[in-house]
Amino acid sequence: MNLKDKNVLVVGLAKTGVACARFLAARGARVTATDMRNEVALQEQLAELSESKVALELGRHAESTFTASDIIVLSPGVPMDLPQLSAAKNAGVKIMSEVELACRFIDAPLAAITGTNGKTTTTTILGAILKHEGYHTFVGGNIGTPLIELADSHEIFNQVVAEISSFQLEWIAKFKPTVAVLLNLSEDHLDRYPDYQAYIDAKLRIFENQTEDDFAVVNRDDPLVWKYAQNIKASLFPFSRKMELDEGIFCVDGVITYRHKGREEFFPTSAIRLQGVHNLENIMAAMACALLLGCRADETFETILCFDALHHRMEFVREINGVRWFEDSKATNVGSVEKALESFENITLIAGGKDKGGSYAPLAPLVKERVNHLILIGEAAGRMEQVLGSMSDTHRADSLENAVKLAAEITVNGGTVLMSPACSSFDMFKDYEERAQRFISAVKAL
Ligand code: UMA
Ligand code: ADP
Repeated sequence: MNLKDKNVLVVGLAKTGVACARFLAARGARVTATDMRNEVALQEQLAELSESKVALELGRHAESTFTASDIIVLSPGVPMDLPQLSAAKNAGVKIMSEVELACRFIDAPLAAITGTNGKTTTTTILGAILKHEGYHTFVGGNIGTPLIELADSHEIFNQVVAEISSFQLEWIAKFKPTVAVLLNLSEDHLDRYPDYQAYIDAKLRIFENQTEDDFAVVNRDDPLVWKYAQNIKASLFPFSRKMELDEGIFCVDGVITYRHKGREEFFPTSAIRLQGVHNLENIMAAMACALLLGCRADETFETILCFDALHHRMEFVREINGVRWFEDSKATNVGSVEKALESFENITLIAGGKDKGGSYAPLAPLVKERVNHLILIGEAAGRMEQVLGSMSDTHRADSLENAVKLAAEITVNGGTVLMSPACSSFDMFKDYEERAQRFISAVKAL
């Protein structure tokens, strides 16, 4: 892709925008970067751009700047329905997401992982396996390092593992992973999409450009995933923790079996440290990718055996007076909270935060069965109370610290206090990490 002297507009100037602007300027493009935030708010980002020749349009997005560009590169946080984008599209401007730009400059095999939940865990496991196998591996994407940084690094990587969100798939054209993973589908990001189907359609685009020489690793146990998998052109490689498969990877009676074109490998699960049925799914998906990409079975499993839970995903904090406290701040949707509730009994659940517009009803049976006390915080508390309030003893708290204090008072010996919010954190915190740290501090202070 020739960028020399092209007028390229970078929209959004946070992590992705800065990385794109630097890359594009280094390739000889005439770059303009625009962001709705102003210079004061963007001080840090502007400092990172000080060495690059980039024109700025801050505090606004002028339609004329969009329509006058040859190419527009979007950050994931920019919604598809921005009016300036439809004007640019009508004017014939090429619009692409950052991962689309990046893939034009990646030669190594690309493993791309999506799904409503488990992306970061699976991406991290696969990256660790490939590195342990000796490959120079780039791990990036939605996990925090924009994929374009790979293209900008001038390093030769043998393998690329990318966590991919629905947002990043909205404006792809040629993005084509060698192995693409769809872990699961449940409602999320309904504050961004008109409906659930639009979110699903965006996710499914991960398979759009694959051919039968590529692989689609899909969850056989998720009815929606399996339904949509039937239309995929790539070779299907399912994973299941419920049934034996002729081709694929599955776990039955505590043994993971990998079965591919007559080859079979067996892995006992008893010594795996990573707990939870959902993590077994993540492990199988990562192993499938690694083995399909040519990793050795014994080396692959060595990495699995050493792998521990990532922070803020059902992490144990401490035990006080016979009550165990768990922090699951990364559970920002209903699907992830379901898995957390399935993992414990006698639960005091602290939930709520910024509402993403989905339904909380799928949680009702589990709340009824396993939650003794429900403590709600944040903007979503009212909507959650309407649906879940009658399922258990329900309270409201005006801060996370007060929710922790209340949980300590009402949870009896043998119980579990779990903060698993089902919402994003932005109503009360900078991000989910700050929410996690505040919870941990409050629990440690008890
Ligand atoms: N902005 C505009 N105009 C708009 C919208 C936003 O100018 O119409 C500006 C904002 O003012 C801000 C910038 O765009 O300055 C933000 O861009 P961004 O949200 O894309 O932020 P980045 O820092 O580039 O982070 C993005 C991903 N963010 C989102 O998807 C919202 C990060 O995922 C990702 O790690 C990073 O790129 C590197 O690839 C975060 C995320 O929350 C962690 N992802 C969602 C999730 O996991 O649920 C999908
Ligand atoms: P993502 O990157 O997709 O947000 P993470 O690995 O960061 O996924 O996990 C986010 C939340 O989802 C955590 O609460 C975690 O316990 C839960 N989770 C992880 N894997 C799965 C899975 N396969 N199915 C459902 N929930 C999961």
